[in-house]
Amino acid sequence: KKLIFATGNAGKMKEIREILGSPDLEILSQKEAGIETHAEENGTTFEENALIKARAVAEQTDALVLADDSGLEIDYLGGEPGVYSARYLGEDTPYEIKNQKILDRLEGVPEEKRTARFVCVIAAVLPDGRTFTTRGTIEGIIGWESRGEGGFGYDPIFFVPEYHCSTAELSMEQKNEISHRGKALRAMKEELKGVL
Ligand code: ITT
Repeated sequence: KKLIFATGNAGKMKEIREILGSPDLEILSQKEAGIETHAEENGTTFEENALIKARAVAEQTDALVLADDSGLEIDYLGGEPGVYSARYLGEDTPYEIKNQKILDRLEGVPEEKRTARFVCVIAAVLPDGRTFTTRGTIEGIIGWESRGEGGFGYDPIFFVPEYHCSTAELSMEQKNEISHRGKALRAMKEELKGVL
C-alpha cells in the first residue's frame, strides 16, 4: 500500500511517518513523489485548505493522497493566527521571532485568559475521487517563555497544563499520543479502514 502526503513541512512529515508508519504502508512526501504544486491556500477553514492541498496533488497521481492543514488558535487574540499560522508575520520569518511576538502580545495577560488550541485537519482524496476530512485538537495555554527543542513551529510556547511543559519539551512519541495531528490522523486511519 502507498500514500502520498501533500506537505512541504518537514516537522509535520516526521510526525506523520511516526503516527501512520507500518511495514505494509509506503508513505511518500509530495517531493519524494516528484510532484510540484502551486495551489493557493485561499480557503477560510482548515477543512477547505486541507482539501485544496490534497486535490492539487491528487490531480497528478492515481495514488491515495493525504494533506494536513493545521494551526494555533489563541482565544485572547480572537482565534489568531488560526488558518494563517504559517503566514503569521510572513512565511519566512523564523519561529523564534513569531513566538516572541505572541508572548509580547500576551504580556500581562493572566493564565486563565491564555487559553489556546492546536487544530489539525487531515484531508484524503481517494483514487476513486471520494474525499474525507478528520479533525483533531489539543487544548493548552500560551506560556510565559519559549521552552524546549522538540517539535516545530509554535510548540515552544504551547503549554499543556496536564504535563507541566510545552509540546516542544515532550518526546515525539508523547506529543503524537495527545496532539491534534495524532488525533486527526488516527481518526483518518479509522475512516479509511481497508484502504490504509
Ligand atoms: P504544508 O502546507 O506544506 O503542509 P505549512 O507549514 O504551510 O506546510 P499549514 O499551512 O498547515 O502548513 O500551517 C500550519 C502552521 O501551524 C505550521 O507552519 C506551524 O507553524 C503551525 N503548527 C501546526 N501544527 C503544529 C504543531 O504540531 N506544532 C507547532 N506548530 C504547529
